[in-house]
Amino acid sequence: MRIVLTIGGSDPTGGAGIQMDLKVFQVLGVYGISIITAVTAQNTKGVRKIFSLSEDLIDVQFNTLLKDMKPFGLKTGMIYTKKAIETIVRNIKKHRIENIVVDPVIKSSTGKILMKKEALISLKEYLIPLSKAITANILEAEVLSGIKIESIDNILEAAKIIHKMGAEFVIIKGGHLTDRATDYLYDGKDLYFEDGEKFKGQYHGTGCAFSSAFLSFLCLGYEPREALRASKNFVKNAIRNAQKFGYGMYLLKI
Ligand code: PXL
Repeated sequence: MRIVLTIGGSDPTGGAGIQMDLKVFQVLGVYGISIITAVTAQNTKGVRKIFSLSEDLIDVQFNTLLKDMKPFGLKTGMIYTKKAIETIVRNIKKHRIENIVVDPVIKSSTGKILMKKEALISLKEYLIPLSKAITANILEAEVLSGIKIESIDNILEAAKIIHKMGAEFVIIKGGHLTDRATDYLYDGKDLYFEDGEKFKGQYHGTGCAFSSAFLSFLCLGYEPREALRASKNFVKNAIRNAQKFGYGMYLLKI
């Protein structure tokens, strides 16, 4: 069984972050391990507080875990500070980890900023160049590229800019652009699209579930376009079976 690593924040609702990622890995047949960058206090209505872990604490998690277990691939999710990004980048290089999927988590579905401005610069400069794929929603693609996205032409423009930063494959999830959930994949040459149904309602953790599924499928040997299709299908089913466990957003059923 292939080992995959998730690096991100804890979400106590289990609907996003590390907890969601591990559930996805479990059902898709890869073995999940995790490194925590931040602890959040939140419920289905919103994020109350963020506690970022120190550089040392992230570093010792890496060195202890990776001395023992070697992941076939990894994904990054919420990384709040510049120091945390730099520590992660240093360790990815040191431990020579490949098959990296970057989910550039900037804002929670409930509206809280999950990445400091200074961290964004390091993400662009140091982490994205190491990635096999980046999975950005419209807002994230806009912030990363500096382009306002209002059309498919803008998606291609933004994808080209992000590709130039060093991501081999750029996925832009178009769900927030139209009334369809169409996702785009740019490989440096062509822009492919994968259409999907958009569901009414507010669902927490769809981005985390998607990027974890995409990493899992890549590590299971799928080509990026197949992995995109399979991940979309996976998230669609999880949304179909979502439940309102709390008073706020719906949580996906994995
Ligand atoms: O969905 C993005 C996300 C990622 N990671 C953590 C989160 C959230 C959203 O709330 O809490 C820890």
